[in-house]
Amino acid sequence: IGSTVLGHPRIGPNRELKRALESYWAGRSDEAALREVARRLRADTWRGLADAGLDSVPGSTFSYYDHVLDTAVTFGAVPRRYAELGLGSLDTYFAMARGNDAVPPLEMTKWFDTNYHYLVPEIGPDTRFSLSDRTVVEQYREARELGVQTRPVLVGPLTFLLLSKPAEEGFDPLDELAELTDAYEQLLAELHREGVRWVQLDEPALAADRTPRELDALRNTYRRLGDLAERPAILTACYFGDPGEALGVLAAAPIEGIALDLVTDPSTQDRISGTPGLSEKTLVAGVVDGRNVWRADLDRCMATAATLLGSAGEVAIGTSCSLLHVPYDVEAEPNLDPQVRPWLSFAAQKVREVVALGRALREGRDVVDSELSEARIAIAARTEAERVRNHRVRARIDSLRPADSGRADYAERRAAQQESLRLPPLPTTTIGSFPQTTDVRKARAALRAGRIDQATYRQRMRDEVERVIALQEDLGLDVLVHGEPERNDMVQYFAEQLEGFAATENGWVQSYGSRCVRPPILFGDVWRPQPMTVEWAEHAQRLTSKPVKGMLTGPVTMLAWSFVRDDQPQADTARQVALAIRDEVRDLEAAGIRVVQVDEPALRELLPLRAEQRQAYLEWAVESFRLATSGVSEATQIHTHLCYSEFGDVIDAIVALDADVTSIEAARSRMEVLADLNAVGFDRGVGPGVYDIHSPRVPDVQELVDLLEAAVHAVPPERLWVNPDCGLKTRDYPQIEPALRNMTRAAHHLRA
Ligand code: THG
Ligand code: ZN
Repeated sequence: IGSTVLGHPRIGPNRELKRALESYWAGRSDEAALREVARRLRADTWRGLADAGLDSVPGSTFSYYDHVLDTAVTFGAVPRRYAELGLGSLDTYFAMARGNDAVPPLEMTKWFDTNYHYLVPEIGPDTRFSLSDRTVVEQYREARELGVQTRPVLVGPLTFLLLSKPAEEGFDPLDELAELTDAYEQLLAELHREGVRWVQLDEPALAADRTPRELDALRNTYRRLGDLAERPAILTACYFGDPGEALGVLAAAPIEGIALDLVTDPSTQDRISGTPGLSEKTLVAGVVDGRNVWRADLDRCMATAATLLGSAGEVAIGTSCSLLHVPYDVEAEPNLDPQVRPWLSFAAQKVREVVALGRALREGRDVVDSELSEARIAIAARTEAERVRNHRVRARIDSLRPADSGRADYAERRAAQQESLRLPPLPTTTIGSFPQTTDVRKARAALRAGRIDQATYRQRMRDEVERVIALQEDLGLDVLVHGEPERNDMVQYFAEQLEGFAATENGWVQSYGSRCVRPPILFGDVWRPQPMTVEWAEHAQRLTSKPVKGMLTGPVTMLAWSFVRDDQPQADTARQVALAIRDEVRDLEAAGIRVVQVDEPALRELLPLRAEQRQAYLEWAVESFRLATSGVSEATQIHTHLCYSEFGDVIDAIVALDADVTSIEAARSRMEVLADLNAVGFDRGVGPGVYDIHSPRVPDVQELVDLLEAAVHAVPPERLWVNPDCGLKTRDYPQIEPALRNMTRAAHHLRA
């Protein structure tokens, strides 16, 4: 294998796929046009990787929407409700991905602990696995015609079933593994006939805790696939963490290669020498971080690869995981902070790093001397930079005492807040952002294009705040928000104003389907040069006698949705971000803001894949939130907001946040989360979202009254808040006005 990457971005260097998809979905272009864009993107990627000098080029670098969905379609796991639509193959695929008038889409959820989201396959008694779609074979031929010998990549059978959900209760997808393996065998045989040399089966599920039964399933499946007489060599890729016991299982299986993530968890490297069976295999040493943006320390990568030489048949160089999770090219960032720029490596740069390391390993370090010394200089500059290690920030962290992360007793706070806020029972509020109107978007575009100046832009936003406040007064809401017209993405908004973060212009990373984010790059010690939101909150508060809620993003979410530094523990980084937010919370209080909401929608997202690492994460996550919110008097009411997720694992942490009021996106989980909170003794204010923002239907008053009555049974009325779910920003006023009006009416009715 020599040198390779496990996968590649596919949205297009200028998001060509996003545009082509959205144009096709809107009916502005036809299938042929979409297929042509896709074909060109594949060709450019394969040629680019081959020309860069990779010895083995991954084949399945493209997907119209999601690679898990692709695997489901390949093996015929198309639920009947989509097959019955009678659509062509591409439109059936998009019906599964996005739904249509007749059917809802498949469920979507996070791909392990990344910010990518995949579609959850549904497996039930009706599912008949078979090789149903030959795109993998066709794309191999397509690449070969371009002169590139590729290595087809599929989600491996075990991970595929572990990520699937049962189509009906009591059904276990894993019971279908033998049948699914038949279909993989069929595909391997066909790929062999085509002349495929290597195939890659991704098994990232091995980075999480696995039961003995699951490890047995792994053993059986790879024994079967390995024993197949006529097949390509099999490379099983383990990434996103240490495969644990699964490494021994794979090492004993009759397969030719294993790719390991040597970045995420240091214990993986130690595990290798003690694992029998590896000495006959190709080991792809994933030494270049596939999911973060830092330039690789090539000397260190070489040292790591060198330690493996005695343990494996062949040591190849690779990325820790697919490059799907990083942007395309640092060269596409002309305005990036010039000091930070040489420290970075996006997909194009990572490919070059892998190629250089592969050559160094095979031909000796001298042949890539200039690459090695260039990396050395950049790494040294990053290590020594004052912006990376700021002594004032560090001194402040060192001087923190435990009392800085705690507030007065809740009973005391509650009394002081009641006195200050004088809210009615069942107070009504919203989660923070109001619809971003065309006018707001146009003003932001005009500012960016230089057609209006800062002062004009700010005045437009101030006018918008005035409208939003007037609307909330009219609707009869109790705790108002300024509506956040001045913010694009909340994480980006704060990152732009904090020292220690850099922003990209073109650093798009696929989040799901055609949707992308541009995560900021957290490169150095974080501090806040000046207030970030105070002026907006103050402006809003001057317009009303009702309390206006200040709106901030919490430290965990800032980290979760950024590229974070790899040179210190996340806990340390989180503490610095927490101090910056703490300063902002205090400034808001000083400006007369009596309620401050610090959102942590991503609290559940960073939860480690392995249970044994979770406690340590939850401790720093909670501590950083408390540090951010404990700098104010007991009369200041701290709110937080959490988005929908499997709360079970983090329920104790939610209690430990010690927020006065917690709003939770709940329309999807009904009122279950209230019962869960009660079970662990949660005794603070809580606002379960009373209607689903994303549904275009306006809930009527009676329906909301019924819902709130149910909630009052789970939570005493003096603790219950009334709010919609998050996401008003993505709707428009004709939808949200009547819905919010009905919500306040329902609250008034129940109050009476
Ligand atoms: N902000 C950031 N990261 C996130 C989210 C966020 N990660 C997780 C989750 N939310 C991902 N959800 C989405 C939802 C919508 C979009 C992207 C991710 C989206 N993106 C626009 C697009 O691709 O057209 C681009 C938005 C822009 O211009 O910035 O719609 O909320 N940081
Ligand atoms: Zn939310």
